[in-house]
Order: sequence, then structure tokens, then C-alpha cells
Amino acid sequence: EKVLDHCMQHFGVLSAWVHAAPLYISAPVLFAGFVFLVIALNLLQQLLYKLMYPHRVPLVPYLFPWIGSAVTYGMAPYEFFENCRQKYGDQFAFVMCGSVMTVYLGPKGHDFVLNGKLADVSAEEAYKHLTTPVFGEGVVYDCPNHRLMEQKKFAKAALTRDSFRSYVPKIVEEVRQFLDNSTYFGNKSGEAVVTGATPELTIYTASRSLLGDEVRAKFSAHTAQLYSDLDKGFKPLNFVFPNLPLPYYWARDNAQKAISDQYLEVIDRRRRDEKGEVHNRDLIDGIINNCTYKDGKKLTDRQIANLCIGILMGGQHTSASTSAWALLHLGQKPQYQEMMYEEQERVCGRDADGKLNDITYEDLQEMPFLTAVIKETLRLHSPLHSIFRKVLRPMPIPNTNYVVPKGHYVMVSPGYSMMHEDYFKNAHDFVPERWLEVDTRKDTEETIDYGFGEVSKGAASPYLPFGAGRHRCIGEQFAYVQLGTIFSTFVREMKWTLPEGGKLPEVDFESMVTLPKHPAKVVYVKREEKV
Ligand code: X2N
Ligand code: HEM
Repeated sequence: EKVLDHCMQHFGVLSAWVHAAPLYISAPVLFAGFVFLVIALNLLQQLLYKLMYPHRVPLVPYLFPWIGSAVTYGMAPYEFFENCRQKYGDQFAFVMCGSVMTVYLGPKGHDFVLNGKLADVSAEEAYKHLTTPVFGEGVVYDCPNHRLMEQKKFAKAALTRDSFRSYVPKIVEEVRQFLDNSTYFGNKSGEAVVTGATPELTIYTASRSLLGDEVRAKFSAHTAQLYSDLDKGFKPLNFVFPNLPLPYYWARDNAQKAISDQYLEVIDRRRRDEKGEVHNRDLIDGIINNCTYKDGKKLTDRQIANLCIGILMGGQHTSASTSAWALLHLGQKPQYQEMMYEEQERVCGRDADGKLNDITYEDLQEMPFLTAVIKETLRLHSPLHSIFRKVLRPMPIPNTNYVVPKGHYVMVSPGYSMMHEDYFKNAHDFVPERWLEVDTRKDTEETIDYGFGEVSKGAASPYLPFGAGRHRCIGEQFAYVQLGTIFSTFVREMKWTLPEGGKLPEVDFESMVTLPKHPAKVVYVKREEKV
């Protein structure tokens, strides 16, 4: 009787509502009801998640299907990781724009993902949709992994000691021209927007050294526009929406073709006019001389051009971000600029007129403090805050009951560990000296060769700004030469501080690399004495 009574009550309410229905069943109400239903079902599914999938890592709860935790992650990944770690530990999953990302924080996570087997994890499946429209077809992630390993070997032909010896004076010349003529630093003193200056300085120094004088000479306002259009296609959002019928995607595709054609022209001219000669001036020469795979197949000239675009694009974002952060930290602690200046005097010496001798590649190897400044900048500002792979078959996580299912992604964040008190004392402070006590010689470590040279076998380290394993960076030495030469020339030519208040800018995580929020400024004064 009670149950009947209860149902009648509900029925009564229901029937009253149905009679009044015409007043309430309108589109917004229907839509609201639908959204409510989807969210409720989604929340129910999350509640049942643990029961349904006992062998999965904990899933971070979210309100909006598909989007999941993308926004909280996208805006502040390290904060997001720290909050999740407090609740779930080092292993947890979150939904990001329809994909499930299984995060494994800390050195064990780095080893698990970066040393993952080819059969288990794929970088090309994770990245190709974003990178191929920007780099072009047939290279980096638009080809099987064994091809990428050989492309990295080909590129390394232009990243030798002899290459660097020839790059240093070219980079010095580009920096000096920039400090004399650019709108940013072209005066005797003033305020400069480093988030505008460093991308320009990076492309000039990288193209002059890696692509050679003729490509650098072709640089004009038109090519700058093309690089900017291409650059706009290299954004995290393109990871989610790689192709949309929108003008900005068409501009990206047009820029990729135009820049690739430009590099192709240079390759054709060199093949035509320098037949039989062997040059090793830059990356284009390096790859032209080394473009035959082990199985006898060759990179086409178009692919050589596209590989150059990919490598320049990668180096561009990482170096521009690192140099901006270094200038800001050195502006906040100008005492470090003086220590760097003294190191320049001590290592390079002065000529008969008392002028500092120009820096050479060998000098850079004798500058531990300059090296420490770069190393500390990369610790606090790892350009790539997240590295991930697509899981190709169920992946058990060692020493746990967890299995990462096929089709999910695994993600690591060395940037998170590098800024964590668990691994570095005063982890959030810029203290280059901390690296002077550390013996960074790597002769003790076991190494392995994936096809592009020896890399350390272990990836269980908290400090991995250049990654590890088969996808480890090949640009580390070039980056140190480029950044070391840029900062050496900066401290010789000027002194700088942060503007009033001296606060460092916030981090903009929404670009491809971790940038200072734009516009980030320094106040500079050119040094009087001729350096
Ligand atoms: C929508 C926040 O933005 O609410 F370049 F030859 C060249 C690394 C690729 C990371 C992709 C997605 C972040 C969504 C935020 C070469 C030199 C390389 C190495 C959510 C509202 C490229 C994409 C970043 C997804 C995170 C791939 C680079 N050395 N360069 N909401 O690297 O090496 C190269 C290699 C990638 C990613 C993300 C969101 C070789 C938002 C706001 C919005 N991620 N991400 N390189 N998100 N929001 C490189 C590795 C290779
Ligand atoms: C790979 C960081 C500069 C070319 C990587 C990876 C990281 C990284 C973390 C591994 C990506 C992954 O595992 O998914 C950096 C940093 C740089 C820098 C912090 C500068 C401060 C450069 C430069 C070049 C370059 C200057 C080229 C001249 C590459 C290439 C790969 C790579 C070819 C291999 C990608 C793969 O095998 O999947 N880099 N990079 N990088 N980087 Fe760099």
C-alpha cells in the first residue's frame, strides 16, 4: 500500500507536469535536460569506472565529456600534475579532448615511457597529425620510426665539432648586427620586449648557421611572414584540430609549400653548380651528403627540404623560449651577468688594444658558469612540458596491477620533476651555481645506439630537458653553442635588469613550448668600452 501510495504521489506530480507540459517543453529546456542527462551519465560512468576497470590507473574526474581536464591541464600542467599527484600518486589518467592520457610522474615514469619498446609506444602516432602539415611529408613523424632514426643520423652530420667551430663566428655576427640595428636593442639604452626579440634573433642565428649564408640572405619581410604563418600552425590546438577549413590552416599549408620550395631551390642550385664538389657548410650540405638509408633508398630533395623545416622549427621554438627565460632571470639577478662577463675575460683574454678577443667554440667548452646558466634555465623552463606516446598494445606498469590499454596515450613531464623539491633543493629558485658542484661527466653511464649515435641507456633521471631513449634530442650541443654564443655576446655588449618591481612574468603554457607571458620586458644599457 505504501509503495502504491508513493508511486501515486510521484505519478501525481508527473501527471500534473505533463498537463502543464506545453508551457515547459521548449527547446532550451530540452537542451538543458539533454546536457544534464549526458553529464549525469558521464558522472555515473566515472563512479562505476573503478568497478568496471580495476586494472586501470585512477581517472581524474571531469564534468564535460570529451573536453575532460584539457583546460585545467592546458593552462597550468605542472599545477594540474601536482594536484593529481597529491590525490592519486605518480600514476593517474585524465581525459584531454577525447583522448585518455595516462601520466606517470617522476624518473620511473620517464624510464617507462621514454625507454618504451617500439611495439608498445609510438611517438609518430602521437605527434604526426600536428607536425606533418608544418614540416611536410615523408620526414620526422610522417614515416616509420627506423626512417626517423636515420634522418637524425643524417642531420647529425651538420652538428659536429667542426660544424660548430664554423657556426660560432656567424652567430656572433648575427647577434652584433641585431644589437646594433634591431628595434628591440638598437639604441644605447631602453626597454626591450624579449618575447618579441628572441624568436627573431633565434631564426637569424639558426638559419645563418644551419641553413647557410644564401638562405639567410634570402630572408626578407615576405619570408618572415611565411615563417610566421607556418609557426601559427605549430600550436597545441592543432594537436586537437590538425585540419579545419579555415584561412589560418590554408596560410600554414601555403607557407609550408613556399618555404619548402625555397630550400628546394637552394638544393637544386648546389647540385647543379657544385657538381662533384663536397661541402660541409651547413645542414643542407650535411643531409645532401648523407641522404641514403641503409636499405639503399634515398631521401628525395623535397624530403631533404622538409626535414630542414622540421629541424629548424624544433630548434626555433626551444631556443627562442630558453633565451627569453635566461635574459629574464639574468635581468632579475644582474650579479650573474658580471660573473659571466668575468668568465669571458678570463677565458677569451684581451688583445693588445685591450679589446676582448672574439669567442670561439673551444672557449665555450671552458665556460662552466655560462654552461650552468643554460642548464639552470632549462631546469626551470623545460621548453616541452609534456612528452607523450600512443599505446599500441596493452602496457602493464611495472610493480603495479595497472595496465594501460591500447589506444590510450602515456605521458611524462620531466619539466615537472625538474622543478620539484623532491629532486632539487630550492627547486623554484634560479641558482646556476648548483650545477658547478655536480660532476656532469657522463663517461660512467651505459649507452645504447638507436641509429643516430650513442645515447645514455638510463632514462630514470629527474633532469631530462632533452628527453631520452630513441627519441632523444640531437640538438643539445647545437643549442648550447647557439645559446652560449648569444649570451656571451649579450653580456659583452650590455647590462640589463627587469623593469620596475623586478617580477618574473607568468608562464604561458598554451604555446608549443613554455614561454614567458607576452610582453615580457628588460631594461638595458649598452656597455661603454668597446668589447
Ligand atoms: C582549448 C588552455 O591549449 O584552455 F619540433 F625535427 C622537430 C610536444 C607535440 C607537446 C605536442 C593540448 C596543451 C591542448 C594544451 C623535430 C626541438 C620536434 C624537440 C587544452 C582551450 C616536436 C600537444 C603539448 C598537446 C601539450 C612533438 C619538438 N626539439 N623541438 N585546452 O612535441 O620534438 C620538432 C622533434 C610535442 C605537444 C596541449 C591544450 C623533431 C589548450 C586553453 C585551451 N603537446 N598539448 N622539439 N589545451 N587548451 C619536437 C617532439 C615533437
Ligand atoms: C627531440 C628538447 C633543441 C632537434 C627532443 C626531445 C626533447 C627535446 C625533450 C624529445 C621529444 C620526445 O621524446 O617526444 C629540446 C630542447 C632544446 C632542443 C630543450 C633546446 C633548448 C633542438 C634543436 C634541434 C632539435 C636545436 C635541431 C637542431 C630534435 C630532434 C629530435 C628532438 C630531431 C628527435 C625527435 C624524435 O626522435 O622523436 N628535443 N630540443 N632539438 N629534438 Fe630537440
